[in-house]
Amino acid sequence: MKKINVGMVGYKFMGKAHSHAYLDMPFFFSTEVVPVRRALCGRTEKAVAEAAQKFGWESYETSWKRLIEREDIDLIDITTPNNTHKEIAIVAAKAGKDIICEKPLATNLNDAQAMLKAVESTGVKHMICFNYRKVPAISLAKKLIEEGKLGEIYHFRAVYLQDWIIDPEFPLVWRLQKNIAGSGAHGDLNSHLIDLARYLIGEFDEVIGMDKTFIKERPTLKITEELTTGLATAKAGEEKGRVEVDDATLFLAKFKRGALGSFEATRFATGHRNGQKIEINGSKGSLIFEFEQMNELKFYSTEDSQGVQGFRTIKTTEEIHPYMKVWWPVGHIIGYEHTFVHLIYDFMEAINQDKIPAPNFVDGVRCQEVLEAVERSIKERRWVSIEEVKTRGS
Ligand code: SOE
Repeated sequence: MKKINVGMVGYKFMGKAHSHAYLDMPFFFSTEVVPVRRALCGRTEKAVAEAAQKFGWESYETSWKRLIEREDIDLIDITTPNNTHKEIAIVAAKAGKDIICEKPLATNLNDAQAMLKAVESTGVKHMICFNYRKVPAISLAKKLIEEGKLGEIYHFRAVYLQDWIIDPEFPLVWRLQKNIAGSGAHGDLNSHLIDLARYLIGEFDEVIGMDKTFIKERPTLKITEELTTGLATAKAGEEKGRVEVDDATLFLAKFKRGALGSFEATRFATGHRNGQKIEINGSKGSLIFEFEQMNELKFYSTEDSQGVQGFRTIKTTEEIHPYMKVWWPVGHIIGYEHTFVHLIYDFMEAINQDKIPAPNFVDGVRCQEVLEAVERSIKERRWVSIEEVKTRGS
């Protein structure tokens, strides 16, 4: 058995999800390569020390540079806000550490490309946390599409609906600050949908979009330490600040293989907490996936006999379904945290086989190209091809 010593930067929402994944992965899966929670890193000593103890890390650091310098660290896990990914990843790659990084890869395409260059030139292994790829129902959807069960793909229809900032008094947390997050609902939520679309039906050709910031001013944060808090726990201060990111971004897409796509990411869909839904229509059938029922995949096939045709609901908890063999007996469902366990499992397997895992920084850059093409199309009020963004930079 080979041990991989992990050093993780960040310990809030994603830090918690990843810490849990390192704990649970070897508990359920049997792998030759096993992660060890060696050191957790954060700027505030008291808070990082407490998190390290709670999440089961052996030690802590208050400087990510020091963490990367440590000889007993093999893998750097980046769960900090988006604007910090680039510098940490490049320093880690130069130090020869493997890297796992939260999405979106960076706040813009240039930075994402620099990160990819760093990992490719140093030969370290790299992964990006597009965790929804690791939902068994999504893996099953991919298998059905690859087997031709849907025939030629005509439509990819996707929405990602949240409402956690619907209150105008909800403060300017880092996810609402352009210099930290890069964009709003677009980079945070459309990034997942773009990755799922690429994974399931292939590359984008061109896009056109629109966006909106409904609430243009919000209270600034009360406690600076809470800058890294993503969701609805942050406290409002007295002053107001401008919201410079999108509350919602919608776009249309044409895919290289001919399909048409529609995408909607919003934080203003009242009543929807984490409503991610995709529907794919092909010449021989359709699929529907809804994250809040993530143990199910709906499948319609034109090959079913007439009279009994209709969407069937496949419960993806059988041993035959991807990743499910190690979990619970059939019918005992899994949840959000399991997607991160699966990511870590895939990374450890890739290290064992000396391969680059998927999804990786190439997928991060491809996603960033689409994000940026949509942004340009909004600014210039026209269709923008992905090729144009790639070749012209931004
Ligand atoms: C917040 O909008 C968030 O946590 C995203 O950052 C995640 O990537 C998504 O999975 C759920 O919502």
